[in-house]
Amino acid sequence: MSITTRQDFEDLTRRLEDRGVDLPSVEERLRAQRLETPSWGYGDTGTRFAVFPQRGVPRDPFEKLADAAQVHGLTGVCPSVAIHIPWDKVDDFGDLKDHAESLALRIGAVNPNVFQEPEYKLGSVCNPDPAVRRKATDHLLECVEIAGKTGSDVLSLWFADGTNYAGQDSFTERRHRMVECLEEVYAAMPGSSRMLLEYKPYEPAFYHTDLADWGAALTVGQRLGERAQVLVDLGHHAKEVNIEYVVALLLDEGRLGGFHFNNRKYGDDDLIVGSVNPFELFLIYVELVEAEERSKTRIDYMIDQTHNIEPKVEAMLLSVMNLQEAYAKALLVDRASLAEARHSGDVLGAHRILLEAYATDVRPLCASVRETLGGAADPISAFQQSGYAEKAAEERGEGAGAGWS
Ligand code: RM4
Ligand code: MN
Ligand code: MN
Repeated sequence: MSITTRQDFEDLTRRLEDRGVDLPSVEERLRAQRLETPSWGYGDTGTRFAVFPQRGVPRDPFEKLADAAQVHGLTGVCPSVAIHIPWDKVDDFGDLKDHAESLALRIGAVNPNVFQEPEYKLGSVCNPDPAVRRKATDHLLECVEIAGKTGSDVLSLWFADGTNYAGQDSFTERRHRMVECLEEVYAAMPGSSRMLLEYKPYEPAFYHTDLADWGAALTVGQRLGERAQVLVDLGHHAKEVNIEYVVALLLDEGRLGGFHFNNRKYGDDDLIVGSVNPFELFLIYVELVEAEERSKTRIDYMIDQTHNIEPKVEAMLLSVMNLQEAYAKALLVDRASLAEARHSGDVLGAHRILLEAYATDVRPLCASVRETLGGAADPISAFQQSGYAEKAAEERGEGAGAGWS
């Protein structure tokens, strides 16, 4: 199945030019888009009920990078890979960095893991026991060092901390404990590095979470300093939360540090980006495009996705393509007419300007951008035809889990 032809591209170009779109600048911005893929998205993961193993998944962090290099090679926009420690622990992080570079990749965000050890039953940096907080803080400091060794300048923090029952612990004391631990970590980070704070309303804690929403993450970040910023994971909101509004607000505060893109229908489902609600993804990009034009704040666009039943590299490719399309559509919004409609109170006019951009079939444009970056017009077909998956299955056999089981 070919998703687009040269003729489709020429037709689209003509239509966009008729609409007054500055195509070269749209193409330039699409070429500059960067998306980070997660090492844990390439290994076997599952739900709390089961992990269904797939043949050929990576056996170690080096092989995860090899798979990530496929995604970058076919799309041209995914040169960095987030790592999760200890899932991606290796004897020599210099070797991992060199291996990444040999594949035209680099190590992106370093994600500590303070949620899987028995000591963390009552929390990590919020735990009532100072010895456990010490252990958690030491692990975060170890990750700062790993970032140094791998050339990463992002420490991306997600805490499973929270309580299951009312009265279990004091909200305020837990918050103070977190701030105290994070102050130590923040002070240990080089001035060029950023700390991202990821919030989540529930799970694994079911009564309260210590960083439950953007406000909790933002205010803790404000206590720490300006390099502590908020990370928005699209699966980490209560239902009906207007995520594009949260994005606009954090952008305006200069505190939107990064994204974990995925999609969900119910909870933190970690499904393929854009698979459930592509319109929401487009609206988020509408805010991002506007902010890009206003300021140059750095935002790390990362995918946080795990695959239970779908082929992993192909799922990652589809997410990347959906992100390219969402960005492309947002770049097509007629900003001047939108501003005019907004100022004159033309409610439906403004809304229809967004719909017009959203309804544009940008697939030929994205395909052509990928080709100019050395990637493939149709990355999924190209990957399927390359024989990479079959070769990996032969060499790697059953592979290994990404930390879930
Ligand atoms: C969490 C959160 C984190 C991710 C872990 C595995 O729900 O999204 O970003 O590192 O899952
Ligand atoms: Mn996440
Ligand atoms: Mn999550």
